[in-house]
Amino acid sequence: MTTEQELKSLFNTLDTDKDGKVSLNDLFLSPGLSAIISSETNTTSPQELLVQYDSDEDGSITFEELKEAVEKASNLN
Ligand SMILES: [Ca+2]
Ligand SMILES: [Ca+2]
Repeated sequence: MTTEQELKSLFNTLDTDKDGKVSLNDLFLSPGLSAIISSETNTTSPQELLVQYDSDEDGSITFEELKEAVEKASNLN
């Protein structure tokens, strides 16, 4: 189980340029970290992560989108 606080810290770590959203660029800047999020959300690549969890399709993942994605993944497990 992932708490909201853990998610926030994961999100902040992933958001390498600190603009408040995780873009493909952030994920490529931190390949090790994208591996962590991949294991949390059952995706295999940054591109797949973005496609699957960018629910409003603006090209970046907000904290709300990440939270929703992880909650969905947790419900499936
Ligand atoms: Ca960012
Ligand atoms: Ca988005």
